[in-house]
Amino acid sequence: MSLIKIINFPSIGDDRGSLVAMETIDKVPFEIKRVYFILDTLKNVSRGFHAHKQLKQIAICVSGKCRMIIDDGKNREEVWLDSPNKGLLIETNLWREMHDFSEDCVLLVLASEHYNESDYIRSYDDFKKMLD
Ligand code: T46
Repeated sequence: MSLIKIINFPSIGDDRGSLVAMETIDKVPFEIKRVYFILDTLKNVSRGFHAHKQLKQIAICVSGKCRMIIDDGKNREEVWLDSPNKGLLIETNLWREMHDFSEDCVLLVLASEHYNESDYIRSYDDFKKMLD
């Protein structure tokens, strides 16, 4: 089974432009407790390099693009987030990395939990140990 779980958020377009809705009842499989976005990422900077114990998230590049890597400790897969209609569902206990941010990238993240540093596993060795 693929580690890359894409959720498609259709555009509701009309002659004024596009609107994309993300609603719990339909496309988002958790209650959204937090929203954040990452922007102005400097050239050649990568982010992430951690896993979460409880947190589930959906990441969407609402502008520009970036390359996401998802790793379950055994397999490693990558996907380009390059459309405001394309959400990546990141379940618990998955290592994630974000690379190759375009200059105009705005990465929006919908999160199932409030911010909690103790939910992060920031060492790959600890991540692997936790899975054993
Ligand atoms: C993730 C990927 C996709 C807060 O204070 N509140 C928040 O809601 C967040 C997300 C972060 N922070 C603080 C924690 C750090 O001191 O902001 C600083 C930067 O966070 P971090 O280094 O974890 O950022 P990324 O880009 O490596 O990871 C973020 C999320 O933290 C993470 O949950 O899955 O984006």
